[in-house]
Amino acid sequence: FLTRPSELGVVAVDFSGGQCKPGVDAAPNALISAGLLEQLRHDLGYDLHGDSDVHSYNDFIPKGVPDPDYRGMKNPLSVSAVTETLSSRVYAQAKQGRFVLTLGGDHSIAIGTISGMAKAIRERLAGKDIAVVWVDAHADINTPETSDSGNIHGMPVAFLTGLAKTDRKDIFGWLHTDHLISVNKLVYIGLRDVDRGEKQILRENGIRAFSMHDIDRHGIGRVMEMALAHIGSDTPIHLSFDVDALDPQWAPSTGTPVRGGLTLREGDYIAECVHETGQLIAMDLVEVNPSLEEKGASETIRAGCSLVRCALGDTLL
Ligand code: HAR
Ligand code: MN
Ligand code: MN
Ligand code: MN
Repeated sequence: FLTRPSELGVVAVDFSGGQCKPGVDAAPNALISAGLLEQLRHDLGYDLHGDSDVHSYNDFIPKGVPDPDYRGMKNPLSVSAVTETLSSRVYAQAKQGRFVLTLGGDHSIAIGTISGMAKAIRERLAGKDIAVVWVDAHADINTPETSDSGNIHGMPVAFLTGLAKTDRKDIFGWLHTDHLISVNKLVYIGLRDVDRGEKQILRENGIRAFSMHDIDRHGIGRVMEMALAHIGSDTPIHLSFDVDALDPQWAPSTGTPVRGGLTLREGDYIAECVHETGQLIAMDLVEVNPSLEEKGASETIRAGCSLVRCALGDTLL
């Protein structure tokens, strides 16, 4: 599905407006300073394009206008404007046949990355849908109405599947059908903190989800077989990896840590398996917040770098 498999479009999104804790906007710089891009270039042989340092996505937040809550959503104009710009940048990289690696930022940015990939692949491959593997402690599928927090990083999947919509052009009204994904091509892995309303949405839409319970029961090997079988071998895959899928033991520096998560090896294994399919076209790494848990920051950054390397084809032998 990639016409230039060794070419990487890097998108660094220093944005934190999808939730309330400052610091997650510093993650792209922290990951790059830790040597991530150099490792991809030098050890894995990628040809890098896009943002070699961090472009300020905060420049796209509308200035001098208030950004009041809308249907309970916090910072709706800002998140919409940033993700709209991001969507077109990801689209531009993907149109050139490159793998797109996005370093977040909070998980609201997936509204931009996945919509941009969905549109580019539809245009490049005669209307083909993409699949999404969403690795997370959370389902991030609240609608504005089911969300208790109003934080948009808990809602991206609802907007991307069309389950949530607004009639405001400036609040995600820029999302068109060619930006959207099907609930049938979405697979969750690692869930353990899902809101009541989200459970109902998952059930009503028959969305395939592997919780930590499923991983305990079957093991990560069998879960990956089932997850990838659900997607099928003819569909390009976008991997959206929230670092809080990992247990806080390995990734403490994140805004909403939840105990009982994946080991670092299980996380890496997920990334390795998705890489091995040859279907992977894009990855997001989100929710690394180096300003939380001072001592855990470097460990969390190291875990993030490892997940990205695995998804891009690093092997143990
Ligand atoms: N479900 C909660 C909400 O909607 C918590 C969302 C979570 N945080 C994340 N996203 N890090 O995965 O507010
Ligand atoms: Mn090139
Ligand atoms: Mn998330
Ligand atoms: Mn999460």
